[in-house]
Amino acid sequence: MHRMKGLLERADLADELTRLSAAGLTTHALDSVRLLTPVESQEVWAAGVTYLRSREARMVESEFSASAYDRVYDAERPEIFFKSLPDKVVSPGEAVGIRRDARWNVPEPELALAINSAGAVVGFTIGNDMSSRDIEGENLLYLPQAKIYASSCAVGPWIVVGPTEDEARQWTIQLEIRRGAETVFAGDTRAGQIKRPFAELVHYLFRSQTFPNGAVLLTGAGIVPPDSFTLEAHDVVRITISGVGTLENTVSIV
Ligand code: DO4
Ligand code: MG
Repeated sequence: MHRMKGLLERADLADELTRLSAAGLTTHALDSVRLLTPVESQEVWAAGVTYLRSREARMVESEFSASAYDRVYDAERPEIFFKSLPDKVVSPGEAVGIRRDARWNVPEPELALAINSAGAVVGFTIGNDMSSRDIEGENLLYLPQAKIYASSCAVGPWIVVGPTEDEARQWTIQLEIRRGAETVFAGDTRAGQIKRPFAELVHYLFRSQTFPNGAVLLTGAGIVPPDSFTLEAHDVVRITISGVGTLENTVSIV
């Protein structure tokens, strides 16, 4: 059953959702249900080095790859990479993974675009592009291993329909990492710091590529914990985007 695909394709989606919410359907309190990721049959892709902060962090992490990150920030073609098959996306409340063969693991809190098969941005959600920075930093050719492994991508808690890009760019993105009772990292940025227009990122995603079920595109990370920080099993990662909500996941070793 692919209900999201049908919804993403509707030209009148916002009106349809308003109509449905006024139609007297059964409702459930949010805290009485377990939310699944809003990704059903959509591949998840991700843009990289879209914030100055990301460019800086990658250049520090790897002398070997520094010039590649430096160049791609200003290049006409953005960095875009495959992130997750739909079936592998982690839902809110489930555990995201850190690789057992990596020493330096971080979450990447990212505004995510929900896109239909025609390449129109239909809504916004939150993505966590979990990454192993030591593997990525050792050699750029290891990027797929640093980025694409079991439970490396969480998306949710839902898709917000209606806001324009200008409105979304006003939103703040916050990352909080808790270890037991302690907050071990907190940081924030604004979606307005994303260097490229969303349409440009989507344009490159759809170049010589088709997405019959639509796609989700993570727009890059603008919050990077200090280089001394690495995630541990049982940490809790909370990503809040002001216009969307909060995506919370625990961390486990995979
Ligand atoms: O090439 C490195 C990955 C960049 C990335 O995922 C980001 O900037 O968010
Ligand atoms: Mg990223």
